[in-house]
Amino acid sequence: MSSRLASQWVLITGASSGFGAAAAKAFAAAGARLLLGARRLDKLATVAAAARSLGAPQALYHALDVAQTASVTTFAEWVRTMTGRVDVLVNNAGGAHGLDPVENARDADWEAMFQSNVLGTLRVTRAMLPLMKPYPGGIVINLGSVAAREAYEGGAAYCAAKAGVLQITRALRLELLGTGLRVATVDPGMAETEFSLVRFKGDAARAAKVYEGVQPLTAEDVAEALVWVADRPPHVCVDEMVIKCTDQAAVHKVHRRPRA
Ligand code: NDP
Ligand code: 8X3
Repeated sequence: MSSRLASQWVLITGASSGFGAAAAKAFAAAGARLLLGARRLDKLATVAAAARSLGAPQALYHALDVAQTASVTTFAEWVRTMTGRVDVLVNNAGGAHGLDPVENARDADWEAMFQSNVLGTLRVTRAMLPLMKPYPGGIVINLGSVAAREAYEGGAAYCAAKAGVLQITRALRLELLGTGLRVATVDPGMAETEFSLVRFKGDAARAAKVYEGVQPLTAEDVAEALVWVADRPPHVCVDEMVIKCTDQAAVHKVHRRPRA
């Protein structure tokens, strides 16, 4: 068990699946206390129960839609009432919607990506900073992506949104200098979660093709990185971490094995 994270309050957005759910379990195993948010409450309840069984002294959850300021305000009020304190904030809620070239893309997809990835990160951070600043040594970790650093066809809006998250991380790092709070981004490459299922609007066959012949990152790989970043001593800030599977040298450069 990690002594630094034990009993710290770790808040994870988008904790109902993928990286967020795996991170809840990994922080639980380190003895942290959890505050979990997402829109799907049934899934949050399951994740919270698993976290408790893995060693989290407390695993609390509440509905959260980071795309709605009113929802973030209600969630922040709940956190204030329950704990009044956040040590680790993991801004993970987000994802991609569609893979259409700009010429054919839809406003609704663009808006969803900017609302969750960019504005959601800003809203939740603004709401939580008052609960973090009294406790130097805490950390804000944003889930970026390799898409923040490399463009690809059909990814214009998602890449722009994640590049936005990267610049939010960098600006916040400057703004919080001297507070003792740390700010980091963890930027994964391809990882098999619900990400592609959401991107392709439930088309499971199309989602599966993304990972065909590849050994992608797992949610647990990314969760382990998040715990490691949060668990560094208070004077150490891992500003930016890029993590890709061995089969992915660049967004476009992926080694795929032929089917057996
Ligand atoms: P998943 O689709 O499995 O998880 C996304 C999570 O975000 C879900 O828990 C979902 O919960 C939550 N979420 C989405 N929109 C909102 C919203 N408006 N309000 C609150 N919660 C929301 O995907 P991943 O775990 O892969 O993705 C997590 C993060 O990692 C995302 O930011 C994604 O962009 C990023 N990422 C993913 C990569 C990948 O290849 N998988 C690679 C690099 C980055 P619910 O629907 O219940 O609200
Ligand atoms: C997810 C990774 O390459 O699909 O952020 O954009 S990618």
